[in-house]
Amino acid sequence: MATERTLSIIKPDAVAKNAIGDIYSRFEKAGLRIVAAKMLHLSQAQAEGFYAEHKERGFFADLVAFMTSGPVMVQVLEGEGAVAKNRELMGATNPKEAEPGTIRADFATSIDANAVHGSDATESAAREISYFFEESDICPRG
Ligand code: RTP
Ligand code: MG
Repeated sequence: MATERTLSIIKPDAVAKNAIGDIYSRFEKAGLRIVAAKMLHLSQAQAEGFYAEHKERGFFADLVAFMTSGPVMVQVLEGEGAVAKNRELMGATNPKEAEPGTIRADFATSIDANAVHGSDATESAAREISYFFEESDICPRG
């Protein structure tokens, strides 16, 4: 499988729970390398732009309100099959459906406060990475 990059966000609920280190440890134990990272408090415009694909959905306003409610930790993960591997570590969007031992099963409290974001395909990963990072911000370690 090819080396890929994916965009991960530790959402405001998990940052507030002081769970950044625990979640980073799960990425690293699964063989994903953190090759760029920054903490941000997203503006309304940044959150709306990031989730633009969902702007017609009924949950969009709640999603943007939640994502701007506190700081987030944004990182680029690199590794073999990074997109799918990160989604596997995250678990299902709704924590009630997330497999035991996944990040969302362990840290999410609702479908809104669901702890993490991860790109869902290599194409969206490229777009999402460039939304937050310049290529020169990324330190490949492959
Ligand atoms: P994410 O983009 O945050 O990684 O989550 P995802 O791919 O698992 O889910 P997605 O369909 O992209 O939805 C983005 C976020 O919107 C919220 N959502 N709420 N109330 C609902 O039916 C609903 N559906 C989605 C979730 O917080 C989800 O993470
Ligand atoms: Mg998504």
